Amino acid sequence: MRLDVVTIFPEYLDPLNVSLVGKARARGQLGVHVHDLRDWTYDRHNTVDDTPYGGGPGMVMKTEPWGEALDTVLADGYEGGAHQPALIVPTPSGRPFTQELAVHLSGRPWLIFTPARYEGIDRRVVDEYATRMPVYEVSIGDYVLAGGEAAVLVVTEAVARLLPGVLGNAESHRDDSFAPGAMANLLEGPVYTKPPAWRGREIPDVLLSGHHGKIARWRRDEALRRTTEYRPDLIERCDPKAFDKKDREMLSILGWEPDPEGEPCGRFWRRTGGVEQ
Ligand code: JBH
Repeated sequence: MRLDVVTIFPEYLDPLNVSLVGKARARGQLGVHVHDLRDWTYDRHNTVDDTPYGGGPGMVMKTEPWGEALDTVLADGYEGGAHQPALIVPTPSGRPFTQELAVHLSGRPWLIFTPARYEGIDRRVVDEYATRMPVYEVSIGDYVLAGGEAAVLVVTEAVARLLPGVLGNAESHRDDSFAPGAMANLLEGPVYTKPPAWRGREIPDVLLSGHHGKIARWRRDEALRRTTEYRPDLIERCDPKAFDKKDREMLSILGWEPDPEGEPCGRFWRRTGGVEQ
């Protein structure tokens, strides 16, 4: 896979040299090319932004530097043997970045990222390249960042670890929370390792029992407990067929009720008193 990133802060992408992405790169499984958008400016101040048409606060990134940068990156990539580019535009107004999208993108041979600062990029840039390649506008969550560079790091790590041979163990991401097709997408419960007692704290007895069935059941109950606390939406959206008899017992203890009136799909729901701390 080839990755290109065009940014006004190339140093911000230095983490792509370390850890999992850096190692995949060193092994030649990933080609990463970071470009400085200001290389395609020709005025004394290397201007990449201008005031928005229609007024309003902030600045908008100009068409010309992006157009020249992307034309060059595309030409160089094709010349280097890359093919089927896709443009990834990190933006708070994009579609949510999910594990499902990470899996999809990991199947593409060439990703070009355009992280923006200021109020975003002139719309015509995206519209222009959308005529030549698939464009994915993605948001990494409902919070405000100063720019898209951190989002590029998030997306590249999520995608790179899915490439064949990158994780080392092909089985490792099969039971990830959020892996598409998992029986139910639950958060993982707590994990423990040696020593068996630390500062007076012991580990749950069941984990030392050697009883694999009981251990699996305990883990599942803890996953249901944790998901109820932090991500009740994941349980609400679960197909009820994903829950066995023991799951249903635990869900009932946690305050969930099956098959509410007026809910024909038969999902679980729960009475709740608004924001809980
Ligand atoms: C900015 O503010 C952000 N929230 C979520 N995703 C983003 C992606 C790119 C830029 C954001």
